Amino acid sequence: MRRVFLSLGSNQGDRLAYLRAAVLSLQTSGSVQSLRTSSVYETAPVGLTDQAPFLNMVVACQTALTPLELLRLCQTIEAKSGRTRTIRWGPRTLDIDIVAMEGVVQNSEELTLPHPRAHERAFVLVPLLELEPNAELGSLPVRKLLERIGEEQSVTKYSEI
Ligand code: A4P
Ligand code: MG
Repeated sequence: MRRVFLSLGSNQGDRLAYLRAAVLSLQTSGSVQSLRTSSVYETAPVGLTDQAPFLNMVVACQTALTPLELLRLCQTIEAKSGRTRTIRWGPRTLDIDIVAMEGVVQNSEELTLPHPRAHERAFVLVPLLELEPNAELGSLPVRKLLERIGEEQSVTKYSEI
């Protein structure tokens, strides 16, 4: 079993409903255990900034799946939400990224771990810190990574899941 952090995001349609459905799908998949959820945060879009605000959250869990099996599970749940892949970084009903998997460092087009952009994204780091105050990413404390980013990315608590 490996500990895993997943980042969930939505900025289309009933955003909270998509996040709730995704958590339920993970819980009922039979493939992840000890699932814990952060609060839900409303966040300003990063990267492609001319799009609607996101709801983001982080899920911590344990799994015996391989990294690629976990990616496939995430993609199946995304597809169930009706997500179609059009513009990279563009609007989506549901995005599930693997932030990190305990003991796994790999770099391929299909799957890079830890996630190559998570360390510079407040919409990942703030909910991660809420779940795991001593979390590290790429051997740096998440608290330190957030200090580096400062206040420039807007992240506001929205609701519980
Ligand atoms: N992939 C590689 N590594 C991973 C990983 N660790 N986890 C590959 C998940 N997928 C990974 O992703 C593209 C490809 O990345 C996948 O086929 C997978 O094999 P995608 O989900 O199809 O497309 P995407 O999400 O548009 O691209 P990408 O690169 O994942 O985008 P990002 O970096 O996730 O950015 N702003 C706010 N506030 N909140 C957000 O949630 N999300 C994005 C998406 C941009 N701005 C945002 C948010
Ligand atoms: Mg993605």
